[in-house]
Amino acid sequence: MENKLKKVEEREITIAILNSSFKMWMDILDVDVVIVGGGPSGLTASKYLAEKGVKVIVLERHLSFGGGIWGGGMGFPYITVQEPAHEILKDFNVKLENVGKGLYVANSVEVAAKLGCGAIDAGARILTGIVVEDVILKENRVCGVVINSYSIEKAGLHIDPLTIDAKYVVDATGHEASVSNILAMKNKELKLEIPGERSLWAEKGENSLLRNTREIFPGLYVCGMAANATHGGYRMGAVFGGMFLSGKKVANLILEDLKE
Ligand code: 48F
Repeated sequence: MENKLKKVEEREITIAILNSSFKMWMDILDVDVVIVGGGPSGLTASKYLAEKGVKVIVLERHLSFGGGIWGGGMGFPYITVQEPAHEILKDFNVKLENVGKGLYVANSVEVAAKLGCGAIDAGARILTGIVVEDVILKENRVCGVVINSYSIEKAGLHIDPLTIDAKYVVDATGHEASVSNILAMKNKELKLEIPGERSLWAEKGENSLLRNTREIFPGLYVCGMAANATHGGYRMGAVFGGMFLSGKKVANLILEDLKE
């Protein structure tokens, strides 16, 4: 291989980036599923949807996906996952250590990286630096999201947003349940009560997650910690089995809906 890099003009770099971005944006203005939040539950859901041929995008406001995984427990870089949810991590090729009684440990940095890779390889597209600030609400149904650049929001600039149409929106925004809260707050006549999460009780929190993973309003599903936050469920700390199962469940529910 020749050691000398090809000559490139600045203008060519700009054109290449703008062309690819424009092509991508034009293709995602209308999708089957928008997942808001690139944490463990959202990334898991996106993989299982994408591998079935569903057109799915994940919108994450930060520049990196992974949400609350990276730092493990209080910065110690490991997370725990219980049977049978460890099978989901195997689908993402994550290495697991069995520490007994059905509990497994995984390196949090590896989990975050491999969830992202698994989702992308399955065909999901992850857009980072994009914040969902509202939903499109028509005839009593959520049918898309209202988006802005997170840096614009952070700078407090008064710049109008853009939109993406979707058959289904998934609130995977974690403890904040930000999409559900926005819907409830802005549309009082819907009488959506979002109680927020309760204090920590790992077992109860984990067990209620699957029950709370559901369509809470036509077109709007909740999964992950947002599912517990929308139902007053307990938080659970650095145990993630429920997050992965919840992501898989929401994917299966939407796959069923899309068949109809
Ligand atoms: O918080 P997060 O990791 O959600 P999760 O999938 O997992 C929860 C666990 O990480 C942990 C836990 C385990 O016991 O409780 O906390 O439920 O990821 C949510 C992601 O959503 C992004 C946020 O930056 C984070 O990466 N997010 C939140 N609101 C918005 C958003 C928004 N309005 N637009 C775009 N992204």
